[in-house]
Amino acid sequence: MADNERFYYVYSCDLDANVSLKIGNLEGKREKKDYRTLVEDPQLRFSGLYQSEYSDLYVTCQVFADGQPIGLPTRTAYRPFNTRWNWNEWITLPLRYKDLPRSSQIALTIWDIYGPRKSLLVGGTTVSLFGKSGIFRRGMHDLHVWPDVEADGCEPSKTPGKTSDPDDKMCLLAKLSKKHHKGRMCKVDWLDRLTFREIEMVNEKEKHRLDSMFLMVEFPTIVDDGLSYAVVYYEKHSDEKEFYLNPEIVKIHDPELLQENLVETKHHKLVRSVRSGAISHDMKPNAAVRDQLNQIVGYPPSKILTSEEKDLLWQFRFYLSSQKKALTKFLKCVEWNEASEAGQALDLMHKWSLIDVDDALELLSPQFTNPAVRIYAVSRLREANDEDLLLYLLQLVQALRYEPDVGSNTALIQEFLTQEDDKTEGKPAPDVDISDNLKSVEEKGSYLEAFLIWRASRSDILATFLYWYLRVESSEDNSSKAYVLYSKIIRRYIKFLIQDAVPAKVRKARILKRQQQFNDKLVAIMKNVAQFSGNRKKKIEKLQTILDNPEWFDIKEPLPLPLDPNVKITGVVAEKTSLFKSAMMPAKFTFKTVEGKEYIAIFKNGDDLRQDQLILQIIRLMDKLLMLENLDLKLTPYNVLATSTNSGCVQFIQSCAVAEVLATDGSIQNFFRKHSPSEGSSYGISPDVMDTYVKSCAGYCVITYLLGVGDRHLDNLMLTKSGNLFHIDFGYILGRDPKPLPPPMKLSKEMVEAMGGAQSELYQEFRRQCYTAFLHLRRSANLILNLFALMVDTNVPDIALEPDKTVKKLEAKFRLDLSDEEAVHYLQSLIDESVGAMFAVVVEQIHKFAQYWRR
Ligand code: 1TT
Repeated sequence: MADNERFYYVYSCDLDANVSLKIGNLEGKREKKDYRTLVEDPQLRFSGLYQSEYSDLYVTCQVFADGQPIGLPTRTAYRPFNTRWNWNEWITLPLRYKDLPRSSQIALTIWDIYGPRKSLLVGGTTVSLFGKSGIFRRGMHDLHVWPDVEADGCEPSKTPGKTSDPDDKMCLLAKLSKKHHKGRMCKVDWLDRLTFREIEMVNEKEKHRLDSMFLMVEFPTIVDDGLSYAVVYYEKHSDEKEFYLNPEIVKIHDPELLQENLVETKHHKLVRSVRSGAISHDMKPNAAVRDQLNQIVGYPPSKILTSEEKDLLWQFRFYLSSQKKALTKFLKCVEWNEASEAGQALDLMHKWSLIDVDDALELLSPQFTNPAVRIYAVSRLREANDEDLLLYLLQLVQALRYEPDVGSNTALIQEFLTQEDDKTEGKPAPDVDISDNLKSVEEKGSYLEAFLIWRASRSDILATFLYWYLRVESSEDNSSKAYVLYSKIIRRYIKFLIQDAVPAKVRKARILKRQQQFNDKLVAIMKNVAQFSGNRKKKIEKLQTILDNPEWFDIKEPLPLPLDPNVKITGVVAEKTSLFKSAMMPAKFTFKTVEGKEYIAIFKNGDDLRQDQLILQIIRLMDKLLMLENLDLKLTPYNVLATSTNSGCVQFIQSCAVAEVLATDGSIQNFFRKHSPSEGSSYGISPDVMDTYVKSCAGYCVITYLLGVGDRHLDNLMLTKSGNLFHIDFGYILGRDPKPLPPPMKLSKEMVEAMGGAQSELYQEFRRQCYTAFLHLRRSANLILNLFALMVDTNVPDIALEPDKTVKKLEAKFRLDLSDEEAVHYLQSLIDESVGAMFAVVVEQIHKFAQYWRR
């Protein structure tokens, strides 16, 4: 059974919590009273009925069982309304779930206040708390409000909130939505989005048509440890013992679980008995079991194994130990609290067929807490060369959070890097003062930390990135865990580089120190310029004067640029410096390199670049993965480096926004023809440029689809003269978007037109490149998922939003449930869907995706 189809529940009699429900809003029109009533009670004129359209209503709640009220009545707090009656108030009822009889109903009555002690009945509605199947209601419900009557708690109620009229479209749709929600209906992401929007519209229309009032209420979801539980009606029998799942949050009583548990414990002991180890040594699975094992081994990393699957893995562990891919699955089936089992598992782990670096990353995720397992994972990382290690470094630095705690967490020693520049600069000797200072740091770091520091001490590139990835985390709030952990690691890192006075290592420490000073200097200069009064032009002049003055800014010896340490800069070209118009006033710096070339970078102060940094790192990784398959999709993985939580820099690529291209040249093709004309070639454009264009379109289409990149418009879509299309600005990822109904494929009309339209040969080529890329990336899905699993606790806004869903969101995009052939069709249908939408001008309103690219 798929994980999302699993039904988790808690018995009502075991839930000590009070029942709560949210009174949402009241919709529909109130009917005015006839003239006579008004004459009888002239004060009525002051009620909401005759005054403003939205008077101050309140709702009373009373629970009934078998026609009798139980518990005390409750009501909403006073709230003034202006544009609609929306209380949006969670009301806690003076009743606990465990006290609710099966027949409980809640009666909700709406009142209007029109004078001292005078309340006017608006209407009432009653709804049972446990549905037909005995499950406590969940989610939102639109309840029909019976005008001018108080809600009653009779059996059956005369004021039922739920009508069972078979012609009731809303009722039918609600039932179907429920079925969909429960996973009993096939989910088609894009279609579902359209459908739900349509359902909302039908509901709106129906509500108007019925000319009645509806009260929207919401019942809570019981969530514990990321799983949501249904509350099932159950009365406890006196002889049953209580079984605690998580005593702090929800008490789960499950006699079945308890019974099963006894059997299971016994079963567990039998299946996993250490003595049976010798017997099961040469146990070979039959064909059916082999298929099953292969299937389990092939599961994506985020899949939670059932206890049957775990038992099977354990049973055939010796057979599986020759398959490297099976180790991570085997380690998931181990009951680490059973000392002898854990011991046996670790023995076997060391004898297991050696695993790949990709899979070792999985073992560093937070779910693997056994120190020996993590040490083993790090030992496998040794296999990675510097280039591969760099690809995963961002995540490995994040994984340091999950390493078992070693040492105390006090004593923050004076920051090495903030010290005044010393006199040893330029000399190979180490800085004695500092190393003395750091000798007092006695704490030991984790094994992963030691490994990363060791590798960094052997490569300038790794040294730079390790430093900055640690540095941004240590720039978090002084009181945060990240600050405490990462500042310590930085100190141990620097100490390791300088302690033995090994020239190559000391040189690295000096580079890091100079990089930090260089960065601090630029940030200080930018702050100074931002405060300088004057317009942008004046500010740019000021900036250029500062940079031109060696008293203020000087690079004494070639400095490996933090953004790209392969580039060694010797100075800045002051007259080419400028500021962007945007609010934070990012600056564009042109640096001179040792080769006499120029390197342009944007420095930003006031923004957290970690999300863009992650996305560009993943694009770079995907580019490398595709290259390994001989697929060069002409991507532009520009460098992004966050240097603190609110500053960073970005490599500048000479390019033009598509919006600008269209404004100046009219079309993408005109732009290409202007810069790379070629007579006799199709469209009069150099075929190389067209080839680059089509490939880069395909690459970015698939990548932005997988990463759920949102907020796409023609201003953040860039184009180079040689045909490379690329995306910038990744403020919205993993499906988030400021606009409603984002299409899954971010493909604009202009992009397709530049290929020669949806009928052209190049468009066919584009589709082929798309699915080829998709198939290749699907094969590396586990690596990408493992990397994201290590990012869940980082301060990347769109991950922090729903950390526990991050990996699942990404996994869903890969459609690992489909075969390669099915995946090709699936991707093509997504592409055709968005292209179909943009060219179908006549029936535009049906194709909501077409709206997306409009301003
Ligand atoms: C990016 C990346 C980016 C603004 C913010 C959003 C900024 C690659 C990369 C500059 C461009 C460095 N440009 N951006 C863009 N910029 N590029 O995330 F940084 F200034 F705040 C540019 C190309 O190279 C920018 C354009 C117009 N205005 C500002 Cl086209």
